[in-house]
Amino acid sequence: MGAQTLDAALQRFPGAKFLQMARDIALSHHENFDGSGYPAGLSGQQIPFCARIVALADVYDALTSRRVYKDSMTHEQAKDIILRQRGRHFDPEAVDAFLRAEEQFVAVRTRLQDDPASGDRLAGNGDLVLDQASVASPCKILVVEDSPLVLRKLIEVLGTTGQTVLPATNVQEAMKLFDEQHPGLVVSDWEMPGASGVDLCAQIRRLAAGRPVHFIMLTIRSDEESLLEAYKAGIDDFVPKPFSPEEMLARVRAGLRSFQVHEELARKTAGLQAMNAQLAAINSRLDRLAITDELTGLFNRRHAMVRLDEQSAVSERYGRPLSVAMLDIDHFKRINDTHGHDVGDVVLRQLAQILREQTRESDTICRVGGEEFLIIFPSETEKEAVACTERCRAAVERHSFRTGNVSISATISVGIAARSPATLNSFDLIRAADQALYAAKGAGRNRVRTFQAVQDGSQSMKESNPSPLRSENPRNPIDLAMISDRCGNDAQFAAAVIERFRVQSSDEVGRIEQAAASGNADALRRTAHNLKSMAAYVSADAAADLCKKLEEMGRANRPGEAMQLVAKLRQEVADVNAWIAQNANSRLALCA
Ligand code: GH3
Ligand code: MG
Repeated sequence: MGAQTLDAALQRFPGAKFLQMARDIALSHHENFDGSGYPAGLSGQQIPFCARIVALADVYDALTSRRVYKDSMTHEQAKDIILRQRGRHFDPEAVDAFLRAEEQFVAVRTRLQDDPASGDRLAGNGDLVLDQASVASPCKILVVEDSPLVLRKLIEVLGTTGQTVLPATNVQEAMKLFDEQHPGLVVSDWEMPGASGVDLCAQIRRLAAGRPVHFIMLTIRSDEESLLEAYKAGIDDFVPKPFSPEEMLARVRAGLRSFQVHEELARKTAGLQAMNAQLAAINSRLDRLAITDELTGLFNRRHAMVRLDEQSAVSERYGRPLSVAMLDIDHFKRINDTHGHDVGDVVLRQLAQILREQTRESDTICRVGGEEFLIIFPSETEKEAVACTERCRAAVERHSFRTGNVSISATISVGIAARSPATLNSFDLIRAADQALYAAKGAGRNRVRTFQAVQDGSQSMKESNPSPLRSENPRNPIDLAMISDRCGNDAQFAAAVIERFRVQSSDEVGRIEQAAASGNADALRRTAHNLKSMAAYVSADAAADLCKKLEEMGRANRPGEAMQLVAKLRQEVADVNAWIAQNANSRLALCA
């Protein structure tokens, strides 16, 4: 079960080496070096190294600890067994290492040693020795007898077990003591004035509700009918009256043994239940972690896509509206550059809080990129989504992002798209919102734009200016006509997009290179994604393609393979920038 749980955890966090090792240990520490172990019968080096080490440590612990069925061994006895199993049960190397670390083993054993005063120790004949020291949990004995003489004798005999004996002379007294003192064993006379021993047993069984209580009845009766009646009431054993002290003690010892076994079982069950509860808690924590963005506590990109697919299906089935907003902090790079990355992180966290406050419970807010957020508005129209994000935008503008002595202002730009026949799947919907976001940036930032408005604007532009500028040479690394088209024929926006690429692209390549060189897969994915969007806008398709591949390498946790592509990307970006510089005039024409 442990290995399965850890496997499930590993699927969520494939890179977590610690979980991998824990899984190997849970799965393989019962394998034997000579192949005679379980569950897979692995041998030698086939058994994970960590499991070979734990196999030895586990056995050492088991041998030197007390168990309900056995006494603890001394270090020398355990060592002797381990040495004899060298190369059979245990890896010879692990045994040699054990010998080298012997002193530490002894030290740990001494520190964690079971309290000898409470150990179950086996007597030479295999019986539990029932003096006080040998009983793991104390077990009080309730004695119920109306004859003072017999009662005194019983107290004397039962007292030799070392357990506390609680005397009672009738059922009423007995029940009171049972309720207050919780004895684990009862020795009771059958015939008593008032209620009988059988009545007492029935009452005790009701009150104990499953708690282990061993009930011994003293009786002069031996007819089958009476005994059956007593068994039905829950009596465990009978001792004939007058009793012999030896027989009484033998029966009581058996009863105490049964009490101990029950106690041990109850302890183990409680331990298992606690472990199950812990595992359930760990599982639900892992579930939460797998869908949470660590920095802001919002949902992450993966969950965003799942949620959006679900909501698209609901929207389609019930004909309900569905809107999304892509939201991006304006000039966030400047904040990072001026105040440092840590302050940038604070801004991201505070922004997340503002978004939580300004949206509804039913809306899903996700951080989908560095400073990019997606809000999914189920059952909301474009107009409602605009109203909500306008509220967010104004709240951000009003907010003073404070940390330490620093106080920063920031704004956001928002692009909204509503599900329509043209944007049926989640990908289209996000792309539409993305386009609206870029239009908001192009129109001066700190504003909300809808995809619908972008489309309407582009239509009227096309009508008033039917022949967009064409690039003269199809081999040019970027295509002005295409850029113009992508920017909704918004010349100013197109020029801004080109300028942004010219100024920032080389730095972005540098960041990608740094992420690849340091083996940071997540940073590689994010930085490649950033440049991919910029390149796609300026129709630098070769560069965008390379970024896409790099982004995939980051996602697949293979940053080591990226360096060669980064060199190509650097060249592509240099070509595009050279072309942009040479064709400044065409760019001006585009802006005109
Ligand atoms: P624009 O208004 O066009 O969006 O400009 P910008 O500066 O916000 O956009 P750009 O894409 O140039 O810069 C985004 C920056 O976000 C670059 C990157 O270093 C930063 N960033 C990405 N992820 C994180 C993060 O987790 N923490 C911090 N502090 N910064 C991040
Ligand atoms: Mg930004």
